[in-house]
Amino acid sequence: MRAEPPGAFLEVTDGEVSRAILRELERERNYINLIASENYAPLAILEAQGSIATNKYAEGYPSQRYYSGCEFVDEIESIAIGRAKLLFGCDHANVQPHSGTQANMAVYMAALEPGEKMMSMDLSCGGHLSHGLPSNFSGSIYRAVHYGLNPDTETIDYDAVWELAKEEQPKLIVAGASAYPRKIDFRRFKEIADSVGALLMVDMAHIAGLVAAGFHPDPVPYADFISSTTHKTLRGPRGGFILCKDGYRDAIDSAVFPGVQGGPLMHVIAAKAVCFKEAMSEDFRAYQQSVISNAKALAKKMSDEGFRIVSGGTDTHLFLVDLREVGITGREAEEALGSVGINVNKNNVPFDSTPPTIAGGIRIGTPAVTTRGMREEHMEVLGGLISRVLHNLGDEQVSREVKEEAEEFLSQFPLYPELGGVK
Ligand code: DSN
Repeated sequence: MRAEPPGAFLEVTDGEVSRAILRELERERNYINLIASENYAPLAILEAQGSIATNKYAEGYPSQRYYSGCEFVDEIESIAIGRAKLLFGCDHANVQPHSGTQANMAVYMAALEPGEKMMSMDLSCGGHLSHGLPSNFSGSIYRAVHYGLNPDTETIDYDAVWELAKEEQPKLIVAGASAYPRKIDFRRFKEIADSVGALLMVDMAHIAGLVAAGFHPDPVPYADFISSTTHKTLRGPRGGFILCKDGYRDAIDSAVFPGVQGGPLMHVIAAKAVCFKEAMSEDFRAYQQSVISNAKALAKKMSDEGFRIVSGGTDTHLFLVDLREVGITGREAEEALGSVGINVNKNNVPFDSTPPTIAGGIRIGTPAVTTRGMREEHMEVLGGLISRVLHNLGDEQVSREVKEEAEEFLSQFPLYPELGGVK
């Protein structure tokens, strides 16, 4: 149905924004993207997200709207809800949260009164700012206490979580993280929550694609609430959603609207529906398998190159490299790698006292490079390039060589070729 090449109307109306978007396309094409929370949405999803569904106000839920003319957006939202339920095998899905943080906000509103206590993973050990950071709404409205990691294994110490839960008696326990490379035992979290009479929320934003494909333990049988985003391993549009058991359906729906949001973004919900459909395919399952095998292969290569990998490796789409032993900071590594066309993000590693703006390590994830077609054998090359930069920080000759090699290497993996070249 596309009348013109992509961007044709925008170019005429607003050349400035058009050019910035085209430059962003070129940037995405020209960088090796190892940011664990990013991915490339398929063109069908971009089309749905850029569609006329953006025009419609639809406060409320399908068949119960505060606006007329909602029959087709009702269809869109009902398809998205039905697919989310089928994909994850859950009782109820709310696909309206604009983001993962807004999904979390709605779950807290449904589960807690202001001032009540939640217990979640410490940000410095891999948690998320919306899990109770004092400067975030979650830490100022609710009382947050945090569990950490076992200092020897750098993995969750479930007995310590249990001890803390008994001591603190939280009303809600949050499982899930932004920078944790190992599988999370949701059954164990449920046992802990039940033993202290707490509710269990799982934030599966990072691992949603792995869960959908069956490569990470499933939180659905155990969690009262599950929050997520759609744009990380799930490879959909930027947005959020919530899954819950039937008994919490009304509490979640009214917490999302009118609790924390007004009109839903119907164009994004259309794109979420497409994302859920794609996630049911065999291709998607194979993709998730490669995401994990690539992460394992890249972590092994980095370890062989002399870098310490937090917890000794990964079971998921990401891993953390502790750079403190090689005497460089996460910020220096992020900048040096960025300058040769490789994007990673600086990240604190467990028990790292470096300020987060500097950080003692980097987080590396494989969802985006796997979407571009890279497989295990390519991780050997990639790890070699990263290692040369990090072992020769400040050596301009090495940087120049690696930049050229990275460009040559990346040219085997075209991104969005259907969108053509930049004018
Ligand atoms: N900012 C995301 C991440 O990078 O993990 C989480 O919201």
